[in-house]
Amino acid sequence: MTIEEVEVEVAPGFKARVWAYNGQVPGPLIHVKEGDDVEVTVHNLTALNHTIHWHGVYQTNSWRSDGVPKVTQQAIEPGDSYVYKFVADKPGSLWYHCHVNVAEHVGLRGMWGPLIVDPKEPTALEKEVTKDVVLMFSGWNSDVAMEYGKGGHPREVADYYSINGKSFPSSQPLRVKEGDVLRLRLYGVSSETAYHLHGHDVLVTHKDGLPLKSPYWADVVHVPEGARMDVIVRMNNPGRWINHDHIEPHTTNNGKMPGGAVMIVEYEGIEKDDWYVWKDKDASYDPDFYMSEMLKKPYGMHNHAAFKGTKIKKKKKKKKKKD
Ligand SMILES: [Cu+2]
Repeated sequence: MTIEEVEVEVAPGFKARVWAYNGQVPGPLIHVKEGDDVEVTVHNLTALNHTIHWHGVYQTNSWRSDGVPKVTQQAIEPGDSYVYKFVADKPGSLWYHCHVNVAEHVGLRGMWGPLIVDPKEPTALEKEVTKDVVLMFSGWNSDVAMEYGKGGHPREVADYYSINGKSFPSSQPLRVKEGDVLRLRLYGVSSETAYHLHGHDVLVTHKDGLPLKSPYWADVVHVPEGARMDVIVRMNNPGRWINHDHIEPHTTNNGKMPGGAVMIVEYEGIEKDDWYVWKDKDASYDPDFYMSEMLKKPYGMHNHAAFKGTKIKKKKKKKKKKD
């Protein structure tokens, strides 16, 4: 895996400079099975120090792979590499992120991605799932987005919010058919979320990868920062339904509605009215924006071209600060 300096377009007219795992935000999906040996060699191609913390992994007998600078390792310096080696000892919706200057690197610069560990013994509910869906919620600050080394301060106010790195309308529809059983993996990456899907209740089954003894029904699910909530939804109500963060400012782009952490579930067979906001989305439709297709592929690390950033054109030399 590399770490690269690239620019990503989060919303129409809003770009951010990021340090991106394999040049993309979210970082590549790492999908393994409980008990697998995992080895990731990380090459830092940026001008600052970074690490990877594997959030949720117990790191039994491998604490040096926990990715915390000056605690478990020295941060990976520009041009250097580090090998992380561990057993996938905890199943569920895990993730990974940088642990250097986290408020900026994770909070504002896209240094995060999903680590999904399939359990050896799935629950009865998990076996029913027909479509596995990853939704990673994050915030952005347009005031500092184009300048590395800025932002990440206490009480900083974000002004853009996104799902899988894109704010509405740059996010994508989630296309389903009646009878589908969805598993939504809700990740509170750098923004808490009050997840709400219209027209359906959801069954909360897992918290932070751990199966709940008593799954419970809800129509708003709070996902704190860093946490993961897995919910099961039975697609039994054909139509077109908005999914949004119910923390209202999170549905804006720099204070303007509509925007933010919003997407639309489209049932197969529902006609697209002329006035439908996404009636022309077919041309740019990405069936893997929520990682459902790559989760069906063999275990391993999966990049996605649509998440890739673009090279930064450097005009003048910027002052560099090491953490
Ligand atoms: Cu970093």
